Amino acid sequence: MNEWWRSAVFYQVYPRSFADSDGDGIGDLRGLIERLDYLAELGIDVVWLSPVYPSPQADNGYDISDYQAIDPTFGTLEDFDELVAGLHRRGMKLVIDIVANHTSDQHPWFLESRSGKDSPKRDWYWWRPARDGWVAGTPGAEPNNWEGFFGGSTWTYDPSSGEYYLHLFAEQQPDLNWENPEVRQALHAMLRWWLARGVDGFRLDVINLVSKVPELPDGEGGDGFPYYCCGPRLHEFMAELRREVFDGHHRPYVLIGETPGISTAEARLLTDPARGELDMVFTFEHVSLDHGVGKFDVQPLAPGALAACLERLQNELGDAGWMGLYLANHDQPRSVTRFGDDSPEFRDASAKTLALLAHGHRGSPFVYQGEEIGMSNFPFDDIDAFRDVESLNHYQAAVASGAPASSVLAGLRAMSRDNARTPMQWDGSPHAGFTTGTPWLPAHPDFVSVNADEARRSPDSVWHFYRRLIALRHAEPVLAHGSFRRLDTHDDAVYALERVLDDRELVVVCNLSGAQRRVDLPWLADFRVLLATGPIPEPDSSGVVLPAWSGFVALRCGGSQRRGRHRRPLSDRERAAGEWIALPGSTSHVRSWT
Ligand code: ISL
Repeated sequence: MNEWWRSAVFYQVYPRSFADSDGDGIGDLRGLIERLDYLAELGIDVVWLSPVYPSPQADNGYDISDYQAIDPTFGTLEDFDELVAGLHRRGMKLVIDIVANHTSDQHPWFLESRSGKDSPKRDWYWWRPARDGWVAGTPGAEPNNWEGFFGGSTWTYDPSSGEYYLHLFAEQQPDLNWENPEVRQALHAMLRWWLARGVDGFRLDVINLVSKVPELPDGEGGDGFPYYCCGPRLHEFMAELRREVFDGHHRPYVLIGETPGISTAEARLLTDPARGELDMVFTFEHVSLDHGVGKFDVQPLAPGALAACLERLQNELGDAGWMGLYLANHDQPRSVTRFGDDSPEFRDASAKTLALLAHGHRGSPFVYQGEEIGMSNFPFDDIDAFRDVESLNHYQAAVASGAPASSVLAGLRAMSRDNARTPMQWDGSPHAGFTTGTPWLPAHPDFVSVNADEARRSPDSVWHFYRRLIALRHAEPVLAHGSFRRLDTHDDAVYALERVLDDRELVVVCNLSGAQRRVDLPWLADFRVLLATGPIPEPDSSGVVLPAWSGFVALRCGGSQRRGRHRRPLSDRERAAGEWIALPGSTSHVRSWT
């Protein structure tokens, strides 16, 4: 099996916010096409493109009304073909985002399904009568007590048929009924159509929710999760999908599952190559650590909590499982604000250290647009500034139930998905160079100094660190394929891990705090630093001093590379900048070393 994606670095493009070519304030495919050289320069292997299909945009395209076309807001199918060709020409691949758990309520399948109980597509969705003994359409009469991801009941009443339809997300996102084989066949045919158009794989949205316990029983306290997360037929559906879509298909592809709330045991089953289901999954535990009663009840992260969580995920996935490594995406706040420190003093240092943390693990790293220049959360101060359906629903419900508006706003400021969706900061021109019109969300005011142009000009920027980190993954197979083990540092703030492949032994050490730490790691004397977030650390025989928010990757020296023998002295520039040190024998693999 060609498992190219194991050493690939992915980059997520949220097209609404990436680059606008026509001045309507919304990003589009031509905008993306114009920026492909930027991605190639960074060393990206694969672009994951969030949905660009026709959609009423109730959930920014995650409500699809036609799976096999492009929304005019984003462009045309010809633009799409040009995107695929442009990526392939530069040696990159394209993964598209497929939302197959639900459609838009404007999808012809749903319009047909809701046309009446006799519709041939009635059973393509989950229709149910009111709860026994209740009058349909009255409060409490919903078929079960499940609460949706975006608040409120998961059921919407349809007066014309007197029945309810199920939607785990917004009411404009009715859930498809995967129990019906016609639904699955239609989805498989659609995926084959995109493969024929040249895409290299799929990111399957909330794919662990597609199999439900068909009786749809009440959940404890309204929590339906046990009945729709990794339901009874999930593995069967995934193996079937892989067979039906990819059997006989010869170009290498990748199949990625977005799997919120999944256990590591399930993640491992889904991605064990021997089972022929998915290639990798996104797990969610590390992005739930700061949730209190719901995600907007933000709790401070205990020192060491993030590292402990990542360690457990890696150990539990073991050799069989494979994960997408990420700290942010279009649903999460900006990682430098959430896990690092976005103050001027530590923004760059913490953004680099977090990059090292994510990319140092076993799995395929994902960079979320703007993360590579250290973009941070937006200073939201008014509910009218938000656009996201989840944020708006939450505000309305929380304030209606008596919560003070200011504290609800504080939760949104920290956690709203809109933090990830402000325009990509390209340069210092108006609206950060994202659009010549009025952007659908304003650019972060810091764009004057935090932008891609500036970052590319400055050799010590977060951007150049990402570029070197990505080059390192391409050059060192141990970073992609090596085993994982956490190393003891006796300090919660300092996370160290070891990766081993055959005779290559690599360590990643990160100080995840705003204070300098000295750690006792005598064995470091046998290692040689390949890449550091700042000045190259100089371990002595008892350990090393790590400045606040800093880290490095080092390789165990063998033979002539052993420290103190033929070690090449560092140049002043390397010492100051944390420059990559080319290793004898490995330079030929360095793709984007300049
Ligand atoms: O952001 C979340 C809610 O707080 C996540 O739980 C999110 O809803 C979940 O990860 C599923 O996300 C995916 O499906 C949603 C869509 O809104 C997200 O943008 C998408 O990534 C429904 O299609």
